[in-house]
Amino acid sequence: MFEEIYRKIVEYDVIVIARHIGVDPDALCSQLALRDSIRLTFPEKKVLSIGTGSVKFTQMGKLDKIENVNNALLIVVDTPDKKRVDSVSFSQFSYSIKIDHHPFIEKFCDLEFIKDTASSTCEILIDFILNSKLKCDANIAQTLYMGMVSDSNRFLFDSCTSESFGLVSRLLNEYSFSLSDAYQKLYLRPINEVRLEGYIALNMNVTENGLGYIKITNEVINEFSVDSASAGNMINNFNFIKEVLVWVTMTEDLKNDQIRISIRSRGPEINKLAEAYGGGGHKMAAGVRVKNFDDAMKFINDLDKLIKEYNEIV
Ligand SMILES: [Mn+2]
Repeated sequence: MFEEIYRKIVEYDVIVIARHIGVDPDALCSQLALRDSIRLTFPEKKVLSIGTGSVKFTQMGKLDKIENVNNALLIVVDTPDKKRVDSVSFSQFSYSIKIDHHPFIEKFCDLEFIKDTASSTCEILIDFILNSKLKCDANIAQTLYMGMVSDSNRFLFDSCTSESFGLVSRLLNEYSFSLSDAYQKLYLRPINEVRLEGYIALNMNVTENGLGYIKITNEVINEFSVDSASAGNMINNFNFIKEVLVWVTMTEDLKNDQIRISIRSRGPEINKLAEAYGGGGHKMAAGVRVKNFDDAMKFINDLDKLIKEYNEIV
């Protein structure tokens, strides 16, 4: 199917690359690396990567402004369902392609490449770019590597396979980029965030079933001078706690009048419950948005029951 995707890229002069709302490094790096690779290969084509950015990720590269386009190709990366595609009106496009590693939810593009065993969308793109006529350079290679490192949580997840490491090996071999520079771009953070992390560690509730959860209210967000997106992203720092099998942050997002729930697990699969609440994600890493903390606590109670059932079986 890579060949088919490549042919479509060749065919169109204008290409727009989009991804999911609530930008994260894999989604962002996917769209930036694919754009830069197409631009490098076909300098005459107009290629735009669009969507709402975040100041947190500006060091990874710059997004483009949304423009009205005609007879253009749309490529959606890292997004399993149509409602979560950021800033795209589908009717503008003549043809659409999806490239994703999330479990399948719905078909919304003409051509869909889904590999849910891949660690990240960037991993799929490394495979695609290295095995097609698309060009790459050290910068593009570093961007792809950053997305992969981020979505696999530094290769901690079982989603990393020998294939993943094989692709990284080829990428490093063919395009020497700086690893330490990549990690700085990904992990350098202000002291405020570290202090908030301390607050979460001190105040996390832990149930007897092994559910750790915390409300991060707007008051707390202001107290630590962080934004609600970076508060929500703290979730990945709380793995490997003996008493905590599943852990959740519930972050108040006043701007969008909602509570962003992030869930991680190293036991039961949690994405089905997330879907039942209108969210989604991977088996061990998912998210939900609800209206208020009351609804968030309903989710917490259901999740705690799910963990209890899991503990009874295991
Ligand atoms: Mn991803």
